[in-house]
Amino acid sequence: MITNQTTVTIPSQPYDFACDLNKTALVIIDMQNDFCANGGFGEMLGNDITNTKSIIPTIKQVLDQFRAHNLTVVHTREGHEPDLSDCPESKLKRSKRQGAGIGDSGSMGRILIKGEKGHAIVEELTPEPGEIVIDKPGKGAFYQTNLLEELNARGIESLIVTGVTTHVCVHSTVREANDRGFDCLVLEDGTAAFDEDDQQAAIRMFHQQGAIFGWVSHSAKLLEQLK
Ligand code: TIU
Repeated sequence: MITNQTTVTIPSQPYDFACDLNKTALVIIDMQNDFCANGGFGEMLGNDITNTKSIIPTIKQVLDQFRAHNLTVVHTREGHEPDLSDCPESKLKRSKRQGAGIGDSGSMGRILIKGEKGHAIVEELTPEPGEIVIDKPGKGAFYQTNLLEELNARGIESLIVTGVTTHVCVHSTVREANDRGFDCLVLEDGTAAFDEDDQQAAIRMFHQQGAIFGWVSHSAKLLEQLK
């Protein structure tokens, strides 16, 4: 029972991860239509979205448990203002070169623009009232956001990290969190890259050198402790 026993130990790589669930947040990174739905930014960039879409049910299972125990949940969304004032010229230029410019019109509205369908979190993982939603212009969730303040205000010390893509926004966020003193556990089956090689490399990079950025485990091992 989580109210009596808040410290859990989760078998992980490179060794067991221990955290106090009352000081732990589930972080769900960029599970937006633009990365996980057909016709979104990810697909327009030439990627296969099979992997990013496939982790939705796994994240939902973990999210349901965090909700059931009234634990802290953070959702992030990558995106920009309609006038692109928060989009660096360098990012804009590279996206246009790839054939899917940020702000261009796609089948789900303007690409990566706040308020558009593509920018929205996939329906299955829609944030509920009371959950933290962070809009970020960059890859990392701490850059130009109030995420650190939100976590500090709740006494959060550890993060359980899920979402997409593992080698891009998940990695940037975990690296930023690591530098800010958070212990991060990444769920291998709750994260995805478009390409399996990128997924494997990114996962290994988290836990190598004695958990240089954090720990890696599977949703089942976490759920065993939550149910
Ligand atoms: N959320 C996130 O990872 N943004 C990206 O642009 N990822 C890519 O892999 N392109």
